[in-house]
Amino acid sequence: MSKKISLIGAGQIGGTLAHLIALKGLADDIVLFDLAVGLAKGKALDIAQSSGVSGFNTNLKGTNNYKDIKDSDVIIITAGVPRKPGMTRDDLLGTNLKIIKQVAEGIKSNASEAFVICITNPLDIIVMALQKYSGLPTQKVVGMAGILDSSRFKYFLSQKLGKPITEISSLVLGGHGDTMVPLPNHTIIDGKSLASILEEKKISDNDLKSIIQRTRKGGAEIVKLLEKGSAFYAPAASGVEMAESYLKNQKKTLPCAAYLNGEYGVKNLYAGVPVIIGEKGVEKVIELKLNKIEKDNFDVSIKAVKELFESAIKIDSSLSK
Ligand code: TXD
Repeated sequence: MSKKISLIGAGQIGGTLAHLIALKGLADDIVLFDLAVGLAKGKALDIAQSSGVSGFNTNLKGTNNYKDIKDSDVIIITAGVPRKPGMTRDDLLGTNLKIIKQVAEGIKSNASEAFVICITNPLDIIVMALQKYSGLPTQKVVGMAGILDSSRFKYFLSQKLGKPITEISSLVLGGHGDTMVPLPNHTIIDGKSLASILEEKKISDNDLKSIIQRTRKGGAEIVKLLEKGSAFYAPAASGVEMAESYLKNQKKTLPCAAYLNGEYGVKNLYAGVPVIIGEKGVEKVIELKLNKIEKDNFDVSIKAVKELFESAIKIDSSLSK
């Protein structure tokens, strides 16, 4: 059964997504959609022309016509504007909310059966608005952020401890913003809990605090260095992991912005939690046992997401329904 992935947004992340998906042979057909149709067509052609070197047989098409996303199995959305130095993710709300409404219409009319992964910032709000505007089932609409944030946290730990990142497992929960919640008590390094490594003084409490802070500011650090645009390699790799778990029914447990209907004491809101992604989409929300500090930090993060969603409702009151 041939697989089709459509990428709405052919910018930095969209182009990287297309290349990674082609290299992994994850789809038979990739559609790059962008208002800047030349960008979409140019990147599709350029990646297609690399197939003779990299040996993939994926069909790539660039377009600005939503009819071309028909029958997509997966849609990954990066349409929107990225941050400039000094901007917060929240500063993108007004512009990207308007864009996601257009994108939602395009998906609703042409590919309402797809599994939709949203990457556009401010992520938790945009993915919730996308689900409301599109009317797709909450199980089939999910946001990418936690995998990226967890990978940044693991990377900083691996650099500090001199351990391979592949030997580190961890999770970051909550909103994709400055209140995100890395979970030291759910972090295993080389088979040892982070708590025991702290006891062995291989890393100090202050080191850990700095790593958590650097994780929260991970996006801004790259925006400052790039001066134009924001991170795109790690975000794209994170989106591909979600798409692969769906297409191959891998049922991986991944930290994603998912719809909560009472889990973690939260109702009718998208936020970063561990979920199982399989052929049905978000198949289950995993409720971790959080200690008091983790739960308090998670609640602070949820409050920040709720407050930003209130700002979204002020822009478009239809989102309050
Ligand atoms: O972890 C995460 N979720 C974040 C998300 C990690 C990094 C970046 N994050 C956000 O992804 C970022 O703040 C932006 O909101 C999106 C996309 O970032 P990218 O770096 O790919 O931005 P680009 O290169 O500007 O690409 C955006 C493309 C660009 O080519 C526009 O022409 C296109 O979006 N665009 C549209 N396409 C379709 N339809 C509409 N309306 C539209 N408007 C802009």
